[in-house]
Amino acid sequence: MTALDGLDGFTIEVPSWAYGNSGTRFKVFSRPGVPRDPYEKISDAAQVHRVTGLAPRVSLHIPWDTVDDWSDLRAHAEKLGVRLGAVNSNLFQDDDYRLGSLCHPDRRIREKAVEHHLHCLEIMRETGSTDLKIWLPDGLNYPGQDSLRGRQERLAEGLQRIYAALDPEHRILLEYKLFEPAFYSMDIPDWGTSLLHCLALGPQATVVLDTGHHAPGTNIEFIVMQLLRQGRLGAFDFNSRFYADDDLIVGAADPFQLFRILSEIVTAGAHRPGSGVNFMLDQCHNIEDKIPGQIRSVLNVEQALAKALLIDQEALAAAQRDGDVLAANGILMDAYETDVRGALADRREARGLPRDPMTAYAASGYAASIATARVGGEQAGWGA
Ligand code: AFD
Ligand code: MN
Repeated sequence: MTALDGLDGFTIEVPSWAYGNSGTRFKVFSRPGVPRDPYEKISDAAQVHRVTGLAPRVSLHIPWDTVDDWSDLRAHAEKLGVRLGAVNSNLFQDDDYRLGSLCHPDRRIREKAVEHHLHCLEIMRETGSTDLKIWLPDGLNYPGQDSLRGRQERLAEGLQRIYAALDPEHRILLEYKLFEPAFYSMDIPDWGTSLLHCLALGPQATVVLDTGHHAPGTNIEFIVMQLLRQGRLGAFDFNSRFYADDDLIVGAADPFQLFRILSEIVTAGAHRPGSGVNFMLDQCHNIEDKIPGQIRSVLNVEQALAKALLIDQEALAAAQRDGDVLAANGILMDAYETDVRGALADRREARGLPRDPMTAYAASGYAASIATARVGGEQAGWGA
């Protein structure tokens, strides 16, 4: 038994939307070979799992990933060695939602938002998905625009309607975000608000922690610890940020923070299969190639977890008990400073995987093949 055996069974879920074109309000760059439909998105996602062995699930986004025959899409994924994961609802791209969706002052619009989630649950029954991810883009741009409290009451009512429709195996993953698209007050701006609504709903409601959704300098590992204590950390949306909600490759901005987050996960044993925590990515590769961007992200999470598994927990607990500040910090830093890349490459090779997934993907010729094959049609994008 070695520390890295803790990686056994650890899996990461990749988002279908990471393979489409994305950008900012200034420009969405198109790239050759970008998927034109959910089938091609899943084919791209399957390349990440093929070279890493870590990413067997693909999150869907509705309506972007809607197909006529869900069992056919499910079979397509499974033929490629992956399966359909969480279903993401979309409350941010319909003109009716200009003033909000589940929090909207008009009951007719709130009803439309509830119905959208009931539709997502129907899809989940066909895809075999168990997680319904709700990111609420609702909020206010100006003080006085609407009642902060009234919106919470409306939200609670709508969430209750959705929760009541869950099957026993379903979960709601309720995501928070500090700002954007609303700029004065989001209706679920922080982990506390998401947790309060989850606690009010019941045990099948849990919090999604998107690592890009906090104020600069937030101690995210503290939130991880707190949600784990409550048994309400349902999932991560891993990405990284320098300033806003940048959706960059996770670990790119602050690998030490990613290590500290995964250290709390390891301390609670939440990295193990069956922990109830879904380790998902939520990224938009605006300027970099998308499949390699996802491979890099998956490898960054694996590397941070490997380092967290190296922490000498017994020595750390003893140093903490003794109040030996420098020894305790040193034990944590020893793990973080360990170069685990060779050990991870050995582990991949022992499992029949390429030692260097990035090089293996580049050498596969897949990028050139899709650039040649995918001519015509309409490329998928952030919003298409
Ligand atoms: C955007 C939101 C949020 C959500 C994702 C998928 O900021 O992170 O999880 O879209 O809907 O990135
Ligand atoms: Mn997210």
